[in-house]
Amino acid sequence: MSKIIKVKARQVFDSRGNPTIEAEVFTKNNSTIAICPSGASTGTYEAFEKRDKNNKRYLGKSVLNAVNLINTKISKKLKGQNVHDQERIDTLLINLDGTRQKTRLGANSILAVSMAVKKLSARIKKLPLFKTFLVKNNFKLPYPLMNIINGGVHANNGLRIQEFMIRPDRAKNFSDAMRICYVVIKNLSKIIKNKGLSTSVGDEGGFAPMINSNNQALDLIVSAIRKSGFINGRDVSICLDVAASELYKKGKYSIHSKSFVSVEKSIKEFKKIITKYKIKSIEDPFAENDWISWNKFMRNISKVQVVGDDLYVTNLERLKKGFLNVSSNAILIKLNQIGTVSETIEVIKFAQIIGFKTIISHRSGDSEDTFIADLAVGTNSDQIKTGSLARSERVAKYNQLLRIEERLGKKARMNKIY
Ligand code: 2PG
Ligand code: MG
Repeated sequence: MSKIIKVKARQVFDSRGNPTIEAEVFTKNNSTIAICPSGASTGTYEAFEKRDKNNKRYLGKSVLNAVNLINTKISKKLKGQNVHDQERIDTLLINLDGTRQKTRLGANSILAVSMAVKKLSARIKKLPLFKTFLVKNNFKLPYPLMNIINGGVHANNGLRIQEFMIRPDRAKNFSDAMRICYVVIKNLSKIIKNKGLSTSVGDEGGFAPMINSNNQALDLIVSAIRKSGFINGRDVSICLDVAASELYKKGKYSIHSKSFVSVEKSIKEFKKIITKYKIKSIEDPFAENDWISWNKFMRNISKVQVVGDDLYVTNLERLKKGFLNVSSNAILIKLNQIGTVSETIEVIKFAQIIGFKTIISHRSGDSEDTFIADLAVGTNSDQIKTGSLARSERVAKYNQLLRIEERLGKKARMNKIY
């Protein structure tokens, strides 16, 4: 047993330059930090992110009250607890908050502490973090869902779809996966430059050229894949995050153009681009409450990974509903959507039991913390979505996965795509 002696938090900054929480947990001889990420296209059902709305000095974005709650209430509650008893600690935090969406303490305070406890426990046991989750051996590396063009609320270019990603489906191992993505990205950069467009990047490190049609973005990606010597839909496949809750109004969607059209028309358009561009994965094709359309979509398509993000918000109850409703066949996992490590693991476990693919994800506002890289391997999650090969907070996760792969040596395996 190693007793927690105190928890200390501070306000630091995330990759968008917004304030966020860093928590530090202490035992007698050790301490570890963890940083909470923050989303932009957040789902309504996500756990609550506590910010000082009335503090004008930080334009209402500071987290000083949340930091104070960690330094007082949370620290007091966890003092004397066994750092290795993650579930008990997470339950204490959940109960101390006592609300459904963690509105009292804020999921950002709770999660920063929960992750720091997990990391500290691993450090004291002298185990790499990835060995302390669900899997004990036969670890598998996730396929990267690498974001290469940013749109939606992550860029200001007018692209309707939020994330255009590539997945190196035939990569032999993780470093090979990275090499393939690297080559495609560098070729995409050249293609964009040759068109006289900007190669500046968006919040998740993908290019954010001033184009405004989805098809134009998709054409650029297809050219980059081809120029790299790969076959689209075989070696490398295109994957999307539509983030459709942002493109929804009164039963209609403006996904494929600026005008709002019916669900039937949207599905038709989706089917067109799936065939034309050999798209293999689509996240949030419909809004977070539109269960009927999700099911319609599932009945209309085949061999496409349909991923629920805002739909499930890493929440077990919503995942169960989606399973019964046949809403999707995969789930995006974000720790701060639910707020504790234990609840996140519970959702991953359930998703795997029902045969859903699990995809561990960053947030658009992220940090140098690489917790999710270890989480992906430690739960044998199929894929990881953590931005492009640009912006250190994104690259840090990929680098951590390269270290893990090296550490596993010959035993390292890739997960299966199908
Ligand atoms: C998403 C995420 C991460 P955000 O929608 O999947 O890419 O974006 O963190 O802004 O919710
Ligand atoms: Mg999403």
